[in-house]
Amino acid sequence: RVPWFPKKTQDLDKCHHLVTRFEPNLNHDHPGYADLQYKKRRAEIMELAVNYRDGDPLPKVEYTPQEVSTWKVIYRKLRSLYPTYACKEYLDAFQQLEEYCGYAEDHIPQLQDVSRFLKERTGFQLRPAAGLLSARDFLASLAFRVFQSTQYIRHSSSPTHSPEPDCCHELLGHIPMLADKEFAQFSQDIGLASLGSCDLDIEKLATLYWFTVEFGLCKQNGTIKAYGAGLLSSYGELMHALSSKPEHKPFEAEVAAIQPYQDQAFQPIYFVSESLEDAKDKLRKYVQKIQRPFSVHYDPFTCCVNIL
Ligand code: H2B
Ligand code: FE
Repeated sequence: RVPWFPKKTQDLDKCHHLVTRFEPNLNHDHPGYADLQYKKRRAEIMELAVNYRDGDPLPKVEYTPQEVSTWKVIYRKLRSLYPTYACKEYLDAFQQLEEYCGYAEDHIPQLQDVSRFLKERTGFQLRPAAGLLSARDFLASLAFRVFQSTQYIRHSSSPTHSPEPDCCHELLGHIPMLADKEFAQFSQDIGLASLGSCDLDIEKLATLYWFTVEFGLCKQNGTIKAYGAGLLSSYGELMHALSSKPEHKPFEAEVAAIQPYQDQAFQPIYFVSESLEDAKDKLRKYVQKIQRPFSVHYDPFTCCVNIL
């Protein structure tokens, strides 16, 4: 039997299943576990995502001075590292985001503004997410060029690390890359491949996503640069990834799809692609081999997935 999957963007209203592994209420190791005020604030912002329906305006959050100061610490530190460590696609987009989209150290950009920016560049749009989503739901939205984005910020006691995605990870890690054409297509291709796939294939696609979109490296002018969002939003891991400590393997989709990974510490292994285009081509070849009793085609005019 084929698992249910969304056929149009409205159906993404049903793709909201959360994974609570890293949630502050349930997890004693979460930096916000003992902070009631933080948990209340998070619940407030999560509520905006829970109530959101396709077509609604993206909710605005008025961030508190404390939240902005957490953002500022992260923004300053990372911004100083990007020229050395980030790939050129990232740098181009980041510069534009600063120029046109309110990216600055004393301002947390609003999803509305960022979504409008992406729509013009690559057709990607944002949708608020209440927290870490299941891989199946998260990947499905990418098929529609929709990126589900959290809006709360990490706890102020640990600006350099968050066990779960937060707005710093989304805005500094993911958004700039989604403004790149090649990368946007790569993301949609993973999404399309996930629709109606069996659990085992979803797990492989989520692993591929992990080693590319989250922790991918690529060659540029003879040096290795970061394009993965988990790297570009964490200065500790960014420097670790590009040091001589971890192992660097040439990116092959078949290998990356089954490589065990770490979500509690820095990665011991990273995959390096020749370019973003190379990663995209290899992923295309990989997904063509996934067995599904149907094939899917995205119609950009209707924003619907057609089943063939
Ligand atoms: N959910 C949210 N809200 N943001 C993410 O970046 C994310 C997610 N990544 N769910 C997904 C899982 C990814 O790690 C893969 C597909 O499992
Ligand atoms: Fe992410």
